[in-house]
Amino acid sequence: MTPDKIQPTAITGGLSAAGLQIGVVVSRFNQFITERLLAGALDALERSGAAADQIEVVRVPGAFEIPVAAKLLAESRRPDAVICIGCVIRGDTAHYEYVAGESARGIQLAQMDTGVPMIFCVLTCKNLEQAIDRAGLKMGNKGFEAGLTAIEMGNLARKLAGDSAGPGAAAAPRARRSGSGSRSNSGKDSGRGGRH
Ligand code: INI
Repeated sequence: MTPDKIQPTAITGGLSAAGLQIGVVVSRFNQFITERLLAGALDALERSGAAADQIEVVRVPGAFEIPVAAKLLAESRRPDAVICIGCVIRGDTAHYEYVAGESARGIQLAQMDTGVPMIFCVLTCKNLEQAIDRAGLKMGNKGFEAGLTAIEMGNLARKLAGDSAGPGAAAAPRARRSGSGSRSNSGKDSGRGGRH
């Protein structure tokens, strides 16, 4: 007689954007590509039920600047997830290696420091054609994938922190959530005034 198989509890994040707050950091360098990735991400968020007031977009000069902006956004606004969008294309020098490597490393550090899931949507390509293929052509739109991943991870983070905890709950220590970065006042504090 074979023993019954155990049924472990599965904890997963759903794909509904209901109630989530999503931050997006997008770089202007290679804007032709990054704007298409941004459009893909927004499309995914909208199709998942997100409204404009659930999304904040922050723009930075290049991929190198994404990590600090993502970290500051996560700390001040306590979103459920941050989508990091950039495009690094190999040039003649080693500059590419530093920009791409530090962008990836910094984004990982930012999510580990803040506890806010950071979605890595920084293309690292040999040439423009590779980038175009990933920004809506042959390889789909990596921004769309990033949008769905943000929703899944935002919901998962909330679940792991306790369902009733509210936006940014996974990241915010209880004491801090009543401070200036809190959403406990439904985003009516001065910190959420302007759109970007
Ligand atoms: N920034 C990018 O986002 N992509 C690139 O391909 C790139 N290259 O190749 O130079 C790039 N450089 C700029 C960098 O991100 C910073 O903005 C700059 O070094 C100022 O800190």
